[in-house]
Parts: sequence; structure tokens; C-alpha cells
Amino acid sequence: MSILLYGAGGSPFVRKVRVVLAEKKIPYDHDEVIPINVSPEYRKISPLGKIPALRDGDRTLADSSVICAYLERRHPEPALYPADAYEYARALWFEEYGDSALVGVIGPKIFFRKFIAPRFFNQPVDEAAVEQTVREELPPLFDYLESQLGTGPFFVGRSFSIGDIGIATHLVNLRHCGIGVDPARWPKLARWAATVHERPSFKTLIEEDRRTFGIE
Ligand SMILES: N[C@@H](CCC(=O)N[C@@H](CS)C(=O)NCC(=O)O)C(=O)O
Repeated sequence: MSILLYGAGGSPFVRKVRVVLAEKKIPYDHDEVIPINVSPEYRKISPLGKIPALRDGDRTLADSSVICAYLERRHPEPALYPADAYEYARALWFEEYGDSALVGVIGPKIFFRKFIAPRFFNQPVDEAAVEQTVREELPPLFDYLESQLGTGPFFVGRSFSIGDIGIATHLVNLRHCGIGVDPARWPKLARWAATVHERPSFKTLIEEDRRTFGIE
């Protein structure tokens, strides 16, 4: 097996790559690197010291978006990037929205405080801070996403794409914190998230995280 993916499973960016690998049925080995005090050897592969990184034979790459784009060229089927130029750019936009706007709120302000801090740093959960973020910062992000979903099942065109993966991976971490998308307030987004998280590529990883982290 020539592909080796580096990066711990709870990372939304690592999950993005794993979903792409699963959708394309690409076999891989997995080295669950935790991005704290990474070794000089790992920094040669991932110069910013972040996860994920990927080795394909004697070639290496860092950054989830870069890795997913590479995998698409190496293994074009099933296509996860739309063929149409505008739809292609829209899919990249949603991936970027997940990797900047969503992670900026969900990562440090919710997932870290509620999930990582108590489990790995033995710190109590700052529930008031989490609740404030959920009340004030998450809704505008969900309002935008709700406004972008049409009548179809996916964010862009008629096919599941990197745009869906790039949003859904961050909502998994929210879900691990016991926070979902309220279907009364964001019906399209809630339906979309439930459908995407039921795909085998996501479902397998969600169940794996549940076992690993003892999530009820
Ligand atoms: N743009 C990067 C972001 C990766 C990222 O921020 N990963 C986090 C873990 S979820 C990390 O490695 N953090 C450690 C650090 O920033 O030093 C990507 O898409 O791969």
C-alpha cells in the first residue's frame, strides 16, 4: 500500500481527506500524528507542523485542500470536483468557508473548549463561553449556509462534492460536542447534514470517533 496519511482522527481536516479516500475507495495506511511538538522528520513533510500530511510513494504533501485536490487528479473517479467552471469554483468556496469561517468558530470556541480541554488537558468546560458562541456566533454561519442550499441534495449542482465534504467535516466536530443543526430554524441545512453524515464515508469515521473518544 503506497499511501500513508498522517494526522489524528478527531481533526476535521484529517477527516476531510479520509472521506475523500473513502469515497474514491483508495486504500491507505494511517499514522495518527498529534500536532503538538511534532518531530523534525514530520516537519519535513508538513513544514507548518500541521495535520494532515500525506505520503504517496516517495512524494509528500501537506494541507487537506492540497491533498484532496491531488487525490482527485490521481484517482479521478468518482469525481468530487464539478466539471463546470463556476460549479467547480463554488465547491472550492464552500470548502474554504468550512476551513476558515466554520473552523474559526467551531474549532477553538466550541470543540476545543467542550471536547479537547476536558479530555486532553484536564480542564473544566467553560460552558458559559460555549453557550455564548453557540447563541451568537454560530447562527449567522448557519443562516448563510441555509441560504445557499437550494432544492437539490447538495451545496453545488447535483453531485456530492468537496464543497459538501468541507462543510460537513466541521459539523461532525460540533456533533461530537452534542450540538446539532436545529431543524426548526435551519431545515435545509439540518436535512443536508443528516444525509451527508449518513453516507458510509462519513458514518464510518463518526462511529470510529465515537468508539475512540467514548462519545455517548
Ligand atoms: N489549512 C490546513 C489546516 C490544518 C490544521 O489547522 N490542522 C490542525 C489540527 S485540526 C493542526 O494541525 N494544528 C496544529 C497547529 O496549528 O500547530 C489544512 O487544511 O490542512
